[in-house]
Amino acid sequence: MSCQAWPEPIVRVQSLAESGLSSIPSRYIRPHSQRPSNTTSFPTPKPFQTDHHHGHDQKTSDHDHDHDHVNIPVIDLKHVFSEDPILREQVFGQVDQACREWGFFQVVNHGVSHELMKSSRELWREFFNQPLEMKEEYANSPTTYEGYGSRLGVQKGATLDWSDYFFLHYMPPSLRNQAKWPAFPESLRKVIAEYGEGVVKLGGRILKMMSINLGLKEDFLLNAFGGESEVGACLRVNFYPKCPQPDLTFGLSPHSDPGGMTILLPDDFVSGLQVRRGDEWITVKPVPNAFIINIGDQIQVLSNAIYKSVEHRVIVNSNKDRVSLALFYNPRSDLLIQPAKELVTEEKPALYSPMTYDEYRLYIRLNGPCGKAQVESLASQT
Ligand SMILES: O=C(O)CCC(=O)C(=O)O
Repeated sequence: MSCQAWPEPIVRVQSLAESGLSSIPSRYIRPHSQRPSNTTSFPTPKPFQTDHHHGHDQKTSDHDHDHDHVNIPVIDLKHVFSEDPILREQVFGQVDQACREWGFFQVVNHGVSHELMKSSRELWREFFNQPLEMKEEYANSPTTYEGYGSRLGVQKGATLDWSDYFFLHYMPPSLRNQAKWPAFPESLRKVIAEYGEGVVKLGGRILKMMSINLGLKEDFLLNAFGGESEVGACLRVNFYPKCPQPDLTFGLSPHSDPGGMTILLPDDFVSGLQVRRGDEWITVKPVPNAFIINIGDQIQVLSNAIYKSVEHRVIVNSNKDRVSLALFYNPRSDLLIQPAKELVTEEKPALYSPMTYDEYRLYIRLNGPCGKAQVESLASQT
């Protein structure tokens, strides 16, 4: 399998959706057992359900009931740098618990301007709403993924996801090339740069909290990723068009993120992200102006599985398209990543052998999203 070119002509999902088709092409149809409604034991909830209590006379299954009331933890970061050690420790404790028990959480009072979040999302939506020819100037290839894309993985005949995306690099500086960022709408490049700066800074703060919570030096994880000037950071902006048959396909198939940590700005109007919790899939209810943080496979490896990456997926709907901005905070790609020796003991030997991120991500680049297959297969080899 070669990573030089896409194995089939690329079809833009947005163009398909806008062509007004009433059934989706077979390339996007998942086998029966893998469809959204067949992998959950409860119906897909409506977006933005509030956490109200059901009356006793309402007939809901236990799963419905549980599901209505479950959301990933929401953590207020206001007191991270408080003078008051009790308030500070409370926040650190909440982050640690969310990392151990969920692998996913939302943060508010995170220090990134709400205006900037809003304008980034709106400008990216405008980008996707430009005529196709303008976007095609940025068409990407599987060698670097940079630019406008419509599939992950290069397996010929693979079932595809119902989404398009734009992928670009912020860090390290050697990979940052603004000429490859969209030149329209006019202010987008400037806003992309500001957004990256703010969110990368937030990522550094969270990485520091995770290091301290794991009992490591505060800059342990950042240094393991290559230090402030060499850490990797890239952005994938996902566009999920309306879908006439949302029960047959995914906007993004189940996967864990191969990198270090992801900082996601979800759509402000449309939900769609689902997180695995045991045998169930929890639909995340985004809190206004929050970011969603999740642990990637590299932190699972570095923490010797004290923190675990968690499978997630995106469902689509027939009424509204959806935009999300995923910033991936990753190790420099040629560094060896392995469990921190401070976290390896006789009772808990190293679960993973050293591997560079370059070697690691080749798997998803060839095969596309594959649940947690890769990190689990690594652990079972040792
Ligand atoms: O769109 C979303 O909510 C999640 C996106 C995601 O999981 C990804 O880009 O890896």
